[in-house]
Amino acid sequence: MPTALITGITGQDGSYLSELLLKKGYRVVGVARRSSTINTERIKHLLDDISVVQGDLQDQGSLLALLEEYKPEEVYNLAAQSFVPTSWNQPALTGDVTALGVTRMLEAIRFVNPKIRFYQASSSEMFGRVQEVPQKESTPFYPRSPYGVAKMYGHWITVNYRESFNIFATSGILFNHESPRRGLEFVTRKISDGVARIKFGLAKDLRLGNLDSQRDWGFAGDYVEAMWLMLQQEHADNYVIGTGETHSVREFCEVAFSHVGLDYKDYVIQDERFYRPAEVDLLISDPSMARASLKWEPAVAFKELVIMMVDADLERLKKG
Ligand code: NDP
Ligand code: GDR
Repeated sequence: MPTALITGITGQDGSYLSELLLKKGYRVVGVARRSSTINTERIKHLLDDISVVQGDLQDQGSLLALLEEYKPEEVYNLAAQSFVPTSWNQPALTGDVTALGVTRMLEAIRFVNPKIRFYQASSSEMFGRVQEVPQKESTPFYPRSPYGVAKMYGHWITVNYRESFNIFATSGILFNHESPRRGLEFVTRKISDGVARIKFGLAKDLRLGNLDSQRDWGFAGDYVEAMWLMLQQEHADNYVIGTGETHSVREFCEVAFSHVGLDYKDYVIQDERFYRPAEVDLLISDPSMARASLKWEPAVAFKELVIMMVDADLERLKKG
């Protein structure tokens, strides 16, 4: 039975990737940092089947010890300070975790077992002020936030450990992917939760920032399959993963509100608090390489995704 070690196990992608790897017969070891309250909500249904162990990307020793103890064949580095607005408030912490954390994990791999296959969760935020439309593996980067800058470091250090030490180090450049398990502060989940609250009379309006920014949104459950496929290839590489479609925040609102028979214009208020110092206006992927070499295709389309998220929040609030 192969062993996979996943950092960021308590996050959105950690939960979907664990489900996938368990189905494929892996032993799953998930790394979580210590917290004073329980934050295993997204993996509570998996806790009998996976091992959750303590470790932190800010602590080199903890990563070395985990690789020594659990001897994984594959490491998926999903942990990060992943919220773009927070990266302006805590830029140094974002750099330490999201950028240098990657080096710490790669160093642990180099010292403990350089044969480990490594996946780095890179991001379309590296394209930032886009230099080409759509964006593919060769598109030059122009990050627009401390988060984007940190991810760019993580990407390049991954490429460098591949080229310098012959480590199987792959960088998945994933465009936005969402689900009912998405954090409540990200715009898609903020909208689906807001719609459900308004529908049940628990809120009067929904305050958002820039409604015109456009994203290539897919379903997280589809994207973790691409991560696994990347580590099953003969060689490590960089892969863009997305749907190849883009939609505005406004369109997301339209579909989400109309699903419950409401008009978003009656409820959405634009609030300056949610604008960013620098915006990424338009992201759209060209996932041709993943389609050709990984044979990967996303299964869930935009409208289905919005409806899935709104329905899940309606259900959750009904139960609550
Ligand atoms: P989440 O924000 O849901 O999860 C992030 C995870 O990282 C959490 O488990 C968090 O733990 C953990 N973490 C944060 N800091 C540390 C640390 N110092 N040491 C160890 N663990 C830490 O992110 P997603 O699941 O959405 O994304 C997974 C990865 O993919 C991230 O790296 C993200 O930047 C990247 N990405 C995401 C995309 C998306 O659209 N979702 C697109 C492209 C890239 P805790 O629960 O304790 O906070
Ligand atoms: P993003 O996701 O920054 O793309 O990063 P987010 O959902 O936060 O923002 C998407 C776009 O929506 C606009 N927006 C708002 N965003 C939030 N969060 N809250 C609002 O009220 C709001 N109103 C409008 C934003 O300005 C932005 O243009 C996500 C994260 O998962 C990263 O970790 C990941 O790398 C990238 O996706 C790909």
